[in-house]
Amino acid sequence: MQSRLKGFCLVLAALSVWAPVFLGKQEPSARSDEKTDKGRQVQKVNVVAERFNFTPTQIKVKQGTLLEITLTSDDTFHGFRVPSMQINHVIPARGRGNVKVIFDAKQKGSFAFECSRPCGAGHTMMRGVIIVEGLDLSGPPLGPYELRVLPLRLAGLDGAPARAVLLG
Ligand SMILES: [Cu+2]
Repeated sequence: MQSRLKGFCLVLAALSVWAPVFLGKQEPSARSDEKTDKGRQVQKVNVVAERFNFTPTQIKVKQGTLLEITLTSDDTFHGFRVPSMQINHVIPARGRGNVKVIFDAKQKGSFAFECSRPCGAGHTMMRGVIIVEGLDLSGPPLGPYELRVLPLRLAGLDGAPARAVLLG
């Protein structure tokens, strides 16, 4: 009984993975981590916008870091809006440079982003999500665990990311 209880506690401190089938697009192709002079971790990611999607569609970042997103377009003007964070920028058309957006990942959760500039018939499908993870994996001790995968449903997306949990 007690070990079962311990197992459920470990669920909260488990690791997380993403189902590889999620929209067919995975982690950013180019990204790097560095620190600012104030000690904040900075994660950089390049995102390409084109009719009618963003690549990558999902961006994962650790809670507490500053996410620097460099946005370029592969065709026309697009927009990059994170409604819950009052972020909204124009992405210049191809060949006209890029725009950098800073997303402060201080709060964990899922933050949807979308194109904010009408760009054609599929404009409303231009969406993605920033996942801010707040997991600390240093807690669980070494030992045998059972791994389970739970589906997550995110509003507005047609993919199904998954969270893996360890039961001990
Ligand atoms: Cu658009």
